[in-house]
Amino acid sequence: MITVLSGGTGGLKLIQGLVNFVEPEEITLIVNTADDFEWLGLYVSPDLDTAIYLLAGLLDEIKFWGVKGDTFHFLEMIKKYGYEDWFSVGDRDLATHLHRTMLLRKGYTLTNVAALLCRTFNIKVKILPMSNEKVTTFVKTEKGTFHFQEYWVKRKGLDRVIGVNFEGIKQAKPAPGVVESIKEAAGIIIGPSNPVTSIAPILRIPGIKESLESVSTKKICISPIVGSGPVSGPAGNLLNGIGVEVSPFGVASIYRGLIDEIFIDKSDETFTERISSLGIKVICANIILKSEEDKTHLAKLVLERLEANQ
Ligand code: FO1
Repeated sequence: MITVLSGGTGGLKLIQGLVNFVEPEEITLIVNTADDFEWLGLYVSPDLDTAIYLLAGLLDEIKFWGVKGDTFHFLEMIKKYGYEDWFSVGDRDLATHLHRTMLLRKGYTLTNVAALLCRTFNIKVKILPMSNEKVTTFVKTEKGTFHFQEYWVKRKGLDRVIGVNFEGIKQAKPAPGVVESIKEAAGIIIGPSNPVTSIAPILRIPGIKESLESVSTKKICISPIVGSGPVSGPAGNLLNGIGVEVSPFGVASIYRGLIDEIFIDKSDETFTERISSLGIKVICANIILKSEEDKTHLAKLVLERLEANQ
């Protein structure tokens, strides 16, 4: 079994490649839920939904969130009543949020809801939320402290970041199956997801990083940074904000002691020596995942490295 830690973009693109080589039943995806938030009274879990829509073949892969071909009649109407419309929930997407919210109110957990959604769409990859407890990312900026979605979507990630806080993380527990999937994995992948707001919340849940450290299974990360910028999303500003160099070296330094190998872009070969000095083996490859071929090629290389003895 292969276990992948992921946020809502890079890690999921790698999964698209992995399913060409590994039976979906043999893949477990541990998903960040610290971006979750309440929107008009509904529980929205963006990264879980992106994973589910992707594997259901429903994802708008241009935006890499929401349902492809969705309409926005609900949003247009609710705006007339004076509600904010900065978070673009489409009509079909709305059904998922309503469904999840109703199930949570009945006492279901995020894990239960993810499993039900997977059953609905015949998804065989095991999709696990990182935790069933509420953990929320707040981004501290020069203009104030904002929920991650407010920082990124409403304010377009433009404010200078000073710090990041994961509210509720100390009390949170790994969701059922998370620690088991780490302990039983034949290989562990940290996807090319944002290390600050996608992977860090997963690792900081008491018990998850410790279980990763306790297994001798090979752990490989794919850098979400190429050169001095993120492949997508706010990773650059966020790394800067927590005082980490925005480079593949900066990413490697965050995972020092945790990972065995890191994939960096072939254009970043010059970082090899610095990263190697952290005790991390460097593999240079094309890590910009645009086409199906890119995803398939990288997935193949990562699987080869997971199987390699050194
Ligand atoms: N991202 C945006 O940039 N703008 C949006 O209006 C937006 C709406 C949205 C609705 C549902 C959903 O599941 C995700 C949505 N996202 C939107 C993506 C999301 O904000 C983030 O990209 C993830 O949380 C980061 O992984």
